[in-house]
Amino acid sequence: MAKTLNALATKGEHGSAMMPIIQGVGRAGVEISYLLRGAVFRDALGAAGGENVQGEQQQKIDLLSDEIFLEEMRSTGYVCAVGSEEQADLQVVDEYADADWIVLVDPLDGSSNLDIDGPVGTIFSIVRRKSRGTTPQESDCLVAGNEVVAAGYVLYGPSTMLVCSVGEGVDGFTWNPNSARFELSHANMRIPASGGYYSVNESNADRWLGGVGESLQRMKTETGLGMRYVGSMVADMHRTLLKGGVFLYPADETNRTGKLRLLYEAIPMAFLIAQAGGKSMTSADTSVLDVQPEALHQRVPVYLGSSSAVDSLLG
Ligand code: AHM
Ligand code: MG
Repeated sequence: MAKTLNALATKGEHGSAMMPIIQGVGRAGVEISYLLRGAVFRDALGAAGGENVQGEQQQKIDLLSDEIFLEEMRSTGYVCAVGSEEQADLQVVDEYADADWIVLVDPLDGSSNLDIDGPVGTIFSIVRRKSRGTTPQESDCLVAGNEVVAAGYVLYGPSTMLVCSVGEGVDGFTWNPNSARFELSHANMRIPASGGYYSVNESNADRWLGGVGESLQRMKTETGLGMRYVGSMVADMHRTLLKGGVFLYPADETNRTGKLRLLYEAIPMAFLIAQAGGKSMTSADTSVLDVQPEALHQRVPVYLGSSSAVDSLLG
């Protein structure tokens, strides 16, 4: 009998408390995967006409995915609020405003890839709210990565996968349409210590700040790594986790503090990479997991991957 998401219930300090929420993430993932498959027929692709809080064009499907995710979190009964890349403010779940858990989410990361039927993903993390009993505030979810309780992503590729950690290793589950379950397909994922690929938008190299261009050249010579870049963080991180190497998005002249969001993208991926035995840095001497968040939509540079490749890059 295949193991399902329930296998996480016996893991980590809070595995069983996380189960209803992770099951909710799984339901949202399945709904979003169906939405993606039918999107072209439902006129759900293309711009929604608005911008998110970061001034980026929102696609209709970003907003639909955001709604689906929020509703699934509401239905768990254990989530007091959801912070989303698509929403300027924290979304309070009024019926359960005294619940313990806050979920942070990028509901549909890499959605610019949908024009070419490329892979996209949902990225999430779960934190315990800082205050108790009152209506949760933004300050409740400004929790550093080393206090995250669970994190993961759903990858919408040729198959739909949910990769997750509750603080005791990383496990990958693949949606089996025949059994209508996520089944454990990649138990105890470990990032290879060496080999793999480097993954970066190298067209920005001339604009990178802090000498990253020279560091990358040195790392390429030292490690001999080849390059792969989808431009969809979940796909790029999934490859990095399975094959090794390093994914980076440095600060540049346009994105002076980096492009990727600390709470919705950097921390969840850093948590997974650390749990898989890799390294998750925001600079040569600071782990992403040690950055104290100051705002919901804060951005940071990221260098995530095999220790050897990250050390070679930042050393
Ligand atoms: P999004 O949240 O607006 O989709 O942006 C995040 C995406 C990531 O998936 C990806 O790693 C990055 O943007 C790619 O950026 P670029 O196109 O600048 O290389
Ligand atoms: Mg994103």
